[in-house]
Order: sequence, then structure tokens, then C-alpha cells
Amino acid sequence: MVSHKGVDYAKILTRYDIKAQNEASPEAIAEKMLPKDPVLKKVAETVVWMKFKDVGPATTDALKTKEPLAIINDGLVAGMEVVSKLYADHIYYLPEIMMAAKTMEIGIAIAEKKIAGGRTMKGHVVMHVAEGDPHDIGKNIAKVMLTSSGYSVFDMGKDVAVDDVVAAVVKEKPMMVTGTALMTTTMTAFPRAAEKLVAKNINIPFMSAGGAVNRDFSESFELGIYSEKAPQTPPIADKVKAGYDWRKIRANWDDIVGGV
Ligand code: B12
Repeated sequence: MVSHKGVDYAKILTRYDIKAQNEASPEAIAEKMLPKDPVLKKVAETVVWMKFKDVGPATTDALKTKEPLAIINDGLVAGMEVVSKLYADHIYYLPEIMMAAKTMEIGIAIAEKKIAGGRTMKGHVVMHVAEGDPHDIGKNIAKVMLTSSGYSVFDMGKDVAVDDVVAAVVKEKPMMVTGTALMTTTMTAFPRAAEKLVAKNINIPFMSAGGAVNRDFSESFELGIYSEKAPQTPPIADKVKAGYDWRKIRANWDDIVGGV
């Protein structure tokens, strides 16, 4: 009879499928991506696990030791980045995305209130999401960044028709207009809107942003400038305020956003 004595089964039987499954579990993916700071991690986790009852207390607690913008960028948005990864990996689907986004928005609304206000406004910006595009989370974050840096914002929301954008720019007379597109089918609205502005002799920078666009596209039409991440918006706006036109922003883009 064959003896099994002394056999180390761990060296023979390795269930690679289970190992791979464990490494690709939502918990393991989140653990790799979540912030290391325990306070911010707690905030981010409420977004990842869609705990909309916990996000308020976690954000309020974090506000005792952290700056509101750090909580937004490094906590709430960091959590949403994990959610985007889980979606890309087909672990999360649209309902989870919606609930996570809602959770993040509750946290942002609480943190936003603690951003020092009451300053004189540096300038006015019109913001919108491209016609046909419902993705407004990034735009809302960029709006928080701009308002907290002292800019007033006319927020046109999502799925905004090109002609409405042009009409708002004519009426609001902003120093800059921003457009967000996360869908490749909607980004072509930006050159169309910019062309209509040029035809009206309006010469303000048109910042195009969002996952569907890149710097090459954003600089392919007159007025167009690029912003890759929401936190890059205030430094660019500061240069517009300082008198840089869209050509000068393009030429100095790397220096302006450097490190952000
Ligand atoms: C959340 C989400 C949704 C939500 C949107 C909720 C909302 N209120 O925004 C819902 C569920 C509604 C949705 C719907 C759809 N979605 Co969707 N969605 C996403 C998802 C998972 C995350 C986007 C997100 O909010 N990320 C978090 C934010 C913080 O990131 P962000 O937007 O990229 O913003 C960052 C930068 O881009 C930048 N930024 C963004 N905007 C701005 C603005 C300014 C001014 C500045 C400076 C910077 C800036 O700063 C931010 C970071 O700092 C993406 C996948 C992904 N990985 O991006 C798909 C994605 C965008 N969706 C996609 C699609 C196809 C759809 C649907 C068509 C799906 C369907 N078949 O029904 C529908 C739209 C239907 C319609 N026409 O109405 C595709 C788009 C593909 C493409 N390239 O065209 C994506 C890429 C998923 C995929 N991989 O296929 N979606």
C-alpha cells in the first residue's frame, strides 16, 4: 500500500483559480488602490462599498483633522477611482456605479461647506457636459475645485446643447468655458461650440476635459485647451485671469499644470 505519510499536499495541490480569484476580489483590488492614510481610507471605503449612511459621519469625522479639499480628492474621489476600476473589471455594474457616485456626492456636499468662502471672486467660468453625455461627476468635482479657489461658476449641468452653451457664454461673459465629455460620441460638440464662439468674435479659452478627450484633441480646434484632472483647473484659471490667452496656455501647459 502506498503511504501518504510525510506528503505535503500544499506543495502538490495549488488551486491557481482560487488564488487568482482571491487576488481579483473587490476587497483585494480596493486594498491596493485605497489611500494609506487611515482617516482618508475610511472615507474612501464608504464610496467603494456604497455606504451612503456612513459617508456623512466619516466625512464629518475626517474634517476634524483634514482639509476639505484633501477629503474630496484623496478620500471621496479616490474611492470613486476604485469603483471605476471595479466597473472596468466587470465586478461592478451600473447600479453600483450610481450608488457609489451618490455616496461620493453626499460626502462632497458636506466637505464643500467647510471650504473657506466669502472671498471676492477672481473670475467667472461657464461649465457644462457635452450634448448627449450624462457623465457629470468629473465636472462637479472640477466645479468644487474652481469655486473653492475663488471663481464663480455658471453650471449648465449635463447633456447641454451646443447652441445653449454659446448663448450662455454670450450672456454670462465668462473668462473661460469648460466642457466635459466621457463618451467619444459626444466630444465633437466642443469644436462645434468653439467654432460658433469664434464666429461671434468671442476669444476665451475653451477647456475640454473628461475621459474621452486628450490634449491633442483639445488643442485641435481654435480656443481649445486641455485639462486632464479636475485639480489642474484652478492653476489654469489663474493664468487665464492673469491674461494668458488660449495660445499662451497651450504653449506653457506643462509648466502651468506641472506636478498637479
Ligand atoms: C459613472 C459612469 C456612468 C454613470 C454616470 C453618472 C454621472 N452622474 O456622471 C451612468 C450610470 C449614468 C453612466 C451611463 C452610461 N455610460 Co458611463 N461610465 C461611468 C464610469 C464607470 C465612471 C465615470 C466617472 O464618473 N468616473 C469618476 C470621475 C471622477 O472621473 P472622470 O469623469 O474621468 O473625471 C476625471 C477626469 O476626466 C477629469 N474631468 C472630468 N470632467 C472634468 C471637467 C473639467 C472642467 C476638468 C478640468 C476635469 C474633468 O477630472 C476627473 C479627475 O480629476 C465610466 C468608466 C470610466 N472608467 O471612466 C463609464 C463610461 C464613461 N460610460 C460609458 C458608457 C458607454 C455609458 C453608457 C452609454 C452605457 C449604456 N450602454 O447605457 C451610459 C450613457 C447613456 C446616455 N447617453 O445617457 C463608457 C464611455 C465609452 C466611450 N469612450 O465612449 C465608459 C468609459 C465605460 C466603458 N469603459 O465603456 N455611466
